Amino acid sequence: MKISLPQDSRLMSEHFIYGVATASFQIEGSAASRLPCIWDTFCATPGKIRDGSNGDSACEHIDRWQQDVELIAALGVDAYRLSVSWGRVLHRDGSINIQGAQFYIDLLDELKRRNIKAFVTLYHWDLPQHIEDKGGWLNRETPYLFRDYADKISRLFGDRVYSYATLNEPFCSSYLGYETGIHAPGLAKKAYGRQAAHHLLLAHGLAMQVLQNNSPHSLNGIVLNFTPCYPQSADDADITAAKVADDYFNQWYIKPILDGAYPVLLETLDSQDRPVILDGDMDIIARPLDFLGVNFYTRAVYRHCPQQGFEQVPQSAAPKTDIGWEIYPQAFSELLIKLNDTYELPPIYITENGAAMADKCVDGRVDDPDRLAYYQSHLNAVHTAVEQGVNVKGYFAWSLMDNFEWAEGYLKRFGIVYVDYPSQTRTIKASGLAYRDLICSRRASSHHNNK
Ligand code: PNW
Repeated sequence: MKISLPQDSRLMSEHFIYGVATASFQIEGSAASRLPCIWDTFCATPGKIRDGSNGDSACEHIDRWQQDVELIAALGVDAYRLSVSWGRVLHRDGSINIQGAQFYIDLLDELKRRNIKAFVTLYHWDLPQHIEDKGGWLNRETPYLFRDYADKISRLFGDRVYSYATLNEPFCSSYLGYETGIHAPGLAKKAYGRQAAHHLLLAHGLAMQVLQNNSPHSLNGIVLNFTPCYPQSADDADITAAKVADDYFNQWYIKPILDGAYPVLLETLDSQDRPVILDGDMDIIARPLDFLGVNFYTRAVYRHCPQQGFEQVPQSAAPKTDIGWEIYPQAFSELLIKLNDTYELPPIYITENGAAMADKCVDGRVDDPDRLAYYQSHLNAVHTAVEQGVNVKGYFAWSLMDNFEWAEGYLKRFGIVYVDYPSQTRTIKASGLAYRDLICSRRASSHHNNK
């Protein structure tokens, strides 16, 4: 089985960037050589992680990074998206942890040597616990600590980095972490979620400013996740419900950045749930981006509900991945086209897309036709959006390898490379081989076209 796209697609040009993505807490392990973070604490809280696991060893990437770079190179990708663990590179007092920083410098140097572009995310959810102890993202000082961290790291990494993203998915950090509590730090209050979101966006804006100063030649931006919201029926009440949900979950995080304002929904929140927004905050948040990272996995369907205004409707008959997320690639094209119609967008990179599947390694092979089909249909969806004029410049598979899937622990596998945790053996899955072949066929064909 293979993944293929129309020969003349922009996705088949050698300038289109293909990559694989990971995040520090999910793969690194070596927890003892960094500061404790909110996910260490969360994992140690009974009942929070489905298999009771933690990130202490994960994929042992800190010890095996050279082998992992080999793997990345073997996949033939143009780029590798990784995140930096704040508590590995800075001490409690904010000074640089030379040993921790050196890990990333060595990794970035090796990527550069192999001509693999580094897409570095500064914050993929692993807030140092000592910062959480002072209120974390509810404390207005945290965005300023983040700015200082971004400043130190971007000076240190210099031109090794092709692209910096300030944050990964502030929706998850704020809504899942502070509003529902299913992610670290596990707080559950609407007012907390909204205030955390505002401080995360402020942190993004403050960091953008230092990144543009320290690293003006890298692509600097942010990574947002989108779960497009569809109405259950054509009834006005359901259409309104889906629109409100969309404003609450999706537009809340992009509109402040691109339009300098929250959705009008802000004004309908109970006053005690409204975040404190100081004069000048929206200008800081709305600094221009060099790129927008878009993460897409699934859609959600909503109907009107008298109490909360909207309620999600489970799609019981629909095809789903192993994590229970509906497979609905059409929403991916529609999302990109709608974003392009709604906003003045910077260039778009798909910074995550992928599927969890119940993989098994048999005789050294992992056959994952459902994941392969997911990549095929979602790359088709990106192609469709590009045909409609959306400026998508790259695509990253989530994930390079199976890893710690947050509240799901190690039970859900998103990798295009299989990880046998007891032996830490990596095996490229059939989907990974097909992804490699797609990338490679693109090069061959673009040479042909250039003649
Ligand atoms: C993203 N949701 O998480 C993250 O960026 C990755 O670290 C993660 O492994 C991957 O997607 C797969 O889950 C999300 O509930 C988690 O909408 C939850 C949601 C979205 C993204």
